[in-house]
Amino acid sequence: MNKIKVGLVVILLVPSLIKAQPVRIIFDTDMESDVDDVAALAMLHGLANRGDAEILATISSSLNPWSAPTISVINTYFDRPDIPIGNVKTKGVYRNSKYAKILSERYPQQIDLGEEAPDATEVYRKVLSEQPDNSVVIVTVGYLTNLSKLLNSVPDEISPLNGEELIKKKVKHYVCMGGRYPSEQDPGKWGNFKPDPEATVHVANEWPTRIIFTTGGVFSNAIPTGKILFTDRVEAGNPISEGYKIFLESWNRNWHHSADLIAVYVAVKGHEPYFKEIQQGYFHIFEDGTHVWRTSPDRPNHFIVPDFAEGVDPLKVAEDFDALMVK
Ligand SMILES: [Ca+2]
Repeated sequence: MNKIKVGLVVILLVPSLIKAQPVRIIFDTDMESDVDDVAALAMLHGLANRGDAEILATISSSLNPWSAPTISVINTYFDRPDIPIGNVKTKGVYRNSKYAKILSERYPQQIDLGEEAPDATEVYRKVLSEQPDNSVVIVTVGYLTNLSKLLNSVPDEISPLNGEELIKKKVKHYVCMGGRYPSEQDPGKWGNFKPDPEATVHVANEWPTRIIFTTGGVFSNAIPTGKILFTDRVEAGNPISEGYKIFLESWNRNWHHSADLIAVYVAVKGHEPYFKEIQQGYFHIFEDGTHVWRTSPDRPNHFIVPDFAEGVDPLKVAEDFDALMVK
């Protein structure tokens, strides 16, 4: 082969040989009140198993003492017991959980109780400071308390940068599961924004990178996930399956909405091919946590994922999500 031909072969082969680097993810959850957090973290492990994600840290935004241990149960089940876990300290939201105490006590985990876990702000600062610049994707599927505290954090022995500088330097973008769309007529009261509205307003207004908001409601209800957890595809002693069975028992059904799963998917894979993204506008958050997407003024760092891309079958998305949450 002459040099030109060799060059051509190399050019043609190289793209197929380059595997995209796994996306570096920090996952921040209110692992207590709803159960989709359980499947969302399982799905994140599924994406890590496929080489699409690297899980840098898993963090609880809840003062419920069994939230962080339940995170640890899931990390341990997926053979990643050493992923750093942080927990919100002092001022934070506490909500009850149907499943967290049971899973924490029944399955192997490394935390015991949430108060034993390190401070979330310290975990964020340490993990971010160790990463390459502009490389980390943060995804919150719970309250924004930890990110508000991170923004307010001051230089310390971990990093000479304050919180805002550290985020600017290390975070590529932030995916936030919260709120509903459209909400212009009836400002959305639901979701992760209401329990700590002060933190939500602070983060939405001051966050220095791109924020991609993903939404719940009709959109996430259209993706019925978890059915696989009720079948014999699941081995005995699967905590994800048990969490779903405990939570859904009183609902008398074998599926749940996919709000937090959509956020994880978008964080790792982007909105394509399944979802639509709107770039024009901004998410206006009121003091009480209600919110509307306004088309003007345009805030260049606010994006929203409100619906499916054209022609997408939500049941196909559900199948894909389900396959990711089992080993
Ligand atoms: Ca959640």
